[in-house]
Amino acid sequence: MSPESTFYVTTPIYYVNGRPHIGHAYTTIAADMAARWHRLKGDNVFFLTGTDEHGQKVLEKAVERGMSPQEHVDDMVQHWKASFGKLEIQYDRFMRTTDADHIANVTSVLTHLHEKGLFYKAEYTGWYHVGDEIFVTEKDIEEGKYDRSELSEISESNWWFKMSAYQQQLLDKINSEPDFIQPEGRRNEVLGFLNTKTLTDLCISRPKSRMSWGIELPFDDEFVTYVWFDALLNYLTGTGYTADGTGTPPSGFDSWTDLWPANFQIIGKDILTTHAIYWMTMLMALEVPLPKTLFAHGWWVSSDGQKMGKRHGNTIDIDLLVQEFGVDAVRYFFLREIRFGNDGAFSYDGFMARYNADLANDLGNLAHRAISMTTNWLGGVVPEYEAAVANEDELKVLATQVVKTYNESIDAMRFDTALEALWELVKAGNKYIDTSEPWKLNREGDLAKLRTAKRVVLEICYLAATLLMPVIPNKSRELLTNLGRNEFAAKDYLKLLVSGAPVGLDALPAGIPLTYGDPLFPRHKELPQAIQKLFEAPKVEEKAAEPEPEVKLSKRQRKEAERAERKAKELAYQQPIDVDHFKHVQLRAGIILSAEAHPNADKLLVVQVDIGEDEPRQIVAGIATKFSPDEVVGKKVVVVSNLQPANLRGVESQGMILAAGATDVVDLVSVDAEPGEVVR
Ligand code: ME8
Repeated sequence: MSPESTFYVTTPIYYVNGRPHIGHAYTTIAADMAARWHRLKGDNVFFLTGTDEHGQKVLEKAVERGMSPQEHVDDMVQHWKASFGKLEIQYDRFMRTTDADHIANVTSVLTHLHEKGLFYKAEYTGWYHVGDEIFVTEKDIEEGKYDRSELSEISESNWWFKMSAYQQQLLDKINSEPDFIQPEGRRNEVLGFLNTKTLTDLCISRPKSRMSWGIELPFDDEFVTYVWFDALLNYLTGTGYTADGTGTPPSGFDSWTDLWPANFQIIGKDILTTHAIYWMTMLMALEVPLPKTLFAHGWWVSSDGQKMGKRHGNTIDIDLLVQEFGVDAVRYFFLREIRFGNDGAFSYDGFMARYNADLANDLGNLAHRAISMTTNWLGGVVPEYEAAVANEDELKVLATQVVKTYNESIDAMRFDTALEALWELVKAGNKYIDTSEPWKLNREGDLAKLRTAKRVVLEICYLAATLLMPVIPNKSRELLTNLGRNEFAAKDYLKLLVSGAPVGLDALPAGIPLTYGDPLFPRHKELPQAIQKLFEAPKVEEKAAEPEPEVKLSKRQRKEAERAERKAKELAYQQPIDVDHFKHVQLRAGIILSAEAHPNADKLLVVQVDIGEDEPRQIVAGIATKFSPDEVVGKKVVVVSNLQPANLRGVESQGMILAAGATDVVDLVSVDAEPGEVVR
């Protein structure tokens, strides 16, 4: 297989200490777009994404959920795969760092580098940040990168990788290859770092006595591998690489060298250092070529400029977004709204504006007008070109230019530029309908001109549907079907388009029947305020300090009190009641519209629930040990709706949400019914 025809693209592998949010969706949609585009062009594509399942963060989440780490990651990965399914992500491999071949690869690399003398054991005393899983220097603290209150002081023996030996080699590589790290701002950032700081060695182990959830070091069984050293190697595991040469390449490839070096490794700018420095020096140590391009994109931020993410709990639920607007609109918005590389603010208004202007008005209208007029006036088949009407030749020149820009921009990961160019043609198509005045031609019976006028816009629709296959796969298929074409025909057309030949706007066979279907993107009506709020990231506020407990209990006393409370609750559940008691309890179906942490209690969430009334109910629920606020938004629940309002630690609660679990919450009770429906 010729290496020129392969296209290998990767995303980061994501931590399974939470569910996917729009940030993760963004990177993965961009990689999927690139992968689909190259598949359509006939390249042999391999698209790798997946989950990062080892390390302290994941272990802590498992403990919090009362599960073993393996049970926790097996459970979480289902949510990730389901979300990627909803986003139409067509990956070739979903890598899990708990997969056997990955573990074998990491083990082989560790053995190899150890034998090469690139690891040594040394004592370290200093600061450690659990959230980021890294050691922090005094300098990092002075520079304000970390707050001392977030750090733990540790002293321990560990294994180190001689990363410092590769500083000059890495500098030379980045200096000599301008496209190696993109975009330019990120390249300059890495160069600035390497030019002004001395690279230290990298700690690659964690003592099992402190953290045992990881891959054991093959040469010292008291340690597991540092989660980043393990995770970064996934990009090689996916190719079938192992340091001892025993790995198996994915099907369709003869050797790992068919795939490596990767064409594009896409990451967010938050993990630039780990990739541009740790990963590249690891590859240098292995004497494996570096990827062709590392592309670090920007962040989706909230209206107050904070990075959306798990740390601030200010994310938007991706499933909800897809449910309200459809996957195609979500994919289009992400790829069109901001330049790949820049930051962008996510807002409901921004999303609605983009949807209605670009999708409903421009593209939706063009398709609707093209097909409906041809159906009404020309028998619903693709007409022949006949007499010239207006600026058809200009449109062909524009289409040729647009295809060129589109192709080049996607190859360079400039998705916004590609779509902006295509929309120039879509808008020109709408304008052409206005200037060619087909309604007048129809009235006057000038069929020769009418046929040309309709053919031109149908061709623009065909070209748009073809180029949009990797962006809006479902709607593009729908439009192709309405135009009497299928994806195989469109794929051939796409190959012709990107070959650089002038675009003649004459690809549809005359005479094929059209289908006058539903509008592609119906104008989106304003959503109710309560739902709109779900698309606005909550502002990040400083968490109020936990109040001191009123009575200080010893650890033993507290344990005993908890045991007694559990016992009392269990007994209460065993007492029979007569049916009239139960009839007094009003239960209603509801949906959680928003949720936030309780300002004064870490076990409580304050949620707004729609139970079919004019205003949502505010309910304080003791479910925070099991769910984070963003995990419950959108959940269907059952609410006890006739409870007296109560004040719980300073916040009014107007009801109760039913949950399973006598003391610790196991799950919420859910019914598939409209908000307000009586549950009995
Ligand atoms: O860092 N805007 O995993 P992670 C845009 N496991 N993209 C965002 C984003 C935002 N607000 N928030 C997250 C890890 N992302 C490691 C990676 S790789 C060997 C190991 C995206 O779950 C972006 O791609 O924290 C970012 O780099 C990634 O999610 C971080 O995901």
